[in-house]
Amino acid sequence: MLESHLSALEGFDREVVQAVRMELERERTRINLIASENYASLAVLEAQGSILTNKYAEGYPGKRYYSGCEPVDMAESLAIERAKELFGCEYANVQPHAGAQANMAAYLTALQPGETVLAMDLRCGGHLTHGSPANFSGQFYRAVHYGVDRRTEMLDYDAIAKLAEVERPRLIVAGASAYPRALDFEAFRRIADSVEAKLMVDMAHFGGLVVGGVHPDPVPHSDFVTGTTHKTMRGPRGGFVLTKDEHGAALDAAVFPGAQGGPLMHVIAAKAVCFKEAMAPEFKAYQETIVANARALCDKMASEGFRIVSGGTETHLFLIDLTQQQISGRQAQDVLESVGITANMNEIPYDDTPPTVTRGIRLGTPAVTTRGMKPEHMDALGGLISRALKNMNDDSVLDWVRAEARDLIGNFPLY
Ligand code: DSN
Repeated sequence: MLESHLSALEGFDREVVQAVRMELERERTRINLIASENYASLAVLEAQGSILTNKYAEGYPGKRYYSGCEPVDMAESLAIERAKELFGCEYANVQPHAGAQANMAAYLTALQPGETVLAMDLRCGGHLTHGSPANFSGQFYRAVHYGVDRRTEMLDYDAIAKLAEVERPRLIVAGASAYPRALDFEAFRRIADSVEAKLMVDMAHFGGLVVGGVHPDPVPHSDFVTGTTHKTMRGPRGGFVLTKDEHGAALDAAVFPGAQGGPLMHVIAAKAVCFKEAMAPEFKAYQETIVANARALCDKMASEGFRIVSGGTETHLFLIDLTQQQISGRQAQDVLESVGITANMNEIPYDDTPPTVTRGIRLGTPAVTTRGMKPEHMDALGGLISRALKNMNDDSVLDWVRAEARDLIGNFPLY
């Protein structure tokens, strides 16, 4: 909650109050281009900070293991019904604590341990939970990966089909956390059908774009769709899974007791608020502006001489390859942070550097769009990023960029 709502905490734990105050100041004064972050509304924050945090409610509405669950049943039923209406799906589970748990639940429903999952390579834009050896998904299942075409840096659906034919996966995963292009779910469905696999789409990043009609809709083509509520959806930290009625009971059992214990009822109530916000007409306009902003910022960076991975973007994010500039992603992240612009280093396709160094940065526009930025502001923003990256050792230029960045974001108040 904001500083004005911290009176009880203020009297008890000033150190934690200080951390909250510092974060509020940081969020207000810095330009956030982390593609997976956003600013939740006060309504979402109030629901998430509510006394629903006190209730244990293992099970599902009407089928709990503890008594006294009528109020939280109401909140969870609202979240489920709104998710179904919003995404046009038959069945929704809103209990996963985050996207990773949503993916775990879908795997538990669709796969037996040791079976094969075919998903996007982390180094080409996939996610840890898409079969990385460092993650449960790569340890409990046999994970094989498709990448992007080395020349176009885009998915090659014929190559994925051939790989599926050889590997015969039981589950194919579509979706990414650092891929700037729209996904072709009809093609993924055809590939899955050709090898009798199930199809899971991880729309953690682009779920909001789907609601806004600016990204293809995975629901009609998928057996499972996993998502998060805190990225483009602009709600509380959390995950959800959508599926067909035929998989509903198995999915519920996979979430609880399969992967989780008591659900976070305060977060589930905030998910209900998030889904209600996403039904408003303004949400569609917001998603359209996110994508328009990403295109405008991407075009500006290209015009400044930066190489854009795959040559552009169709989503809320894009990747810059910094090889020509002879700086690493980490150096770029650090210099941008020093001037008040927050972004993350990111591997580019077939990156040969460690993930703590990288050759690229990922820039996303959901958060700045929430603050009210429009495509006409992207020229100034891109100019500041470019000046900082091209003058990393010139303190006077960096001082100037820092002051300009603070002025720019000052025009878009937060909270
Ligand atoms: N950490 C998220 C991202 O930044 O894409 C994915 O889980």
